[in-house]
Amino acid sequence: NNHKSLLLWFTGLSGSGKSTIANLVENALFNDGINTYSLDGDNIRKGINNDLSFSAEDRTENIRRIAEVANLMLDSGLVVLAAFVSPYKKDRENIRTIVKDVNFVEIYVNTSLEECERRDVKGLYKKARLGEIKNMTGISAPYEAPENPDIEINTEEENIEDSVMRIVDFIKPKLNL
Ligand code: GGZ
Repeated sequence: NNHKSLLLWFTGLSGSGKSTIANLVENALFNDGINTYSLDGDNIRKGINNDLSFSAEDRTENIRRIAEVANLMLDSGLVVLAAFVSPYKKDRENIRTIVKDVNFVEIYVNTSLEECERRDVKGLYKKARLGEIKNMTGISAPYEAPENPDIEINTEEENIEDSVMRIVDFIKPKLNL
């Protein structure tokens, strides 16, 4: 398959479902013979970015380095899926500058803070409420929602299979599929 490279960027609160949806989209692309690579907090913040905190400055640097790494992968022809809170509008705009004219798809996983906090998969929201962790997005640090995302997913209203299908349908023409 002679597809183009593509960057799928998932933004949303911690626990919004970014990685879960990205993984399902990746599975669907695999089944169509597309070569992909997924970047997320688990493989980035534990490795290349393990020197960075959750201060505004360090988040900016986190996103900048991820965009540069993604850009190298895009050069090699991969479809890159990136799932990061990426709460600042200017940082997300900078991604577009870094990857230049490569197809960039911004996917806003819009799950309410109330729902993310109810899920609290990692117990981070509880800790943030207790003041045990600082700079928690949604609690003690801002989340600047995208105003014009390419795709918006509302995990509280749409089932996940439909969300994944919507994303795959949106990107298929971009991949000549
Ligand atoms: C937000 C935090 C924080 C704070 C730890 N604020 O649900 P998770 O656990 O797996 O995803 C979150 C992840 C966010 O890292 P990112 O690299 O995506 O953030 S950013 O794009 O803003 O740089 C969460 C965990 O790390 N986590 N502390 N204070 N999320």
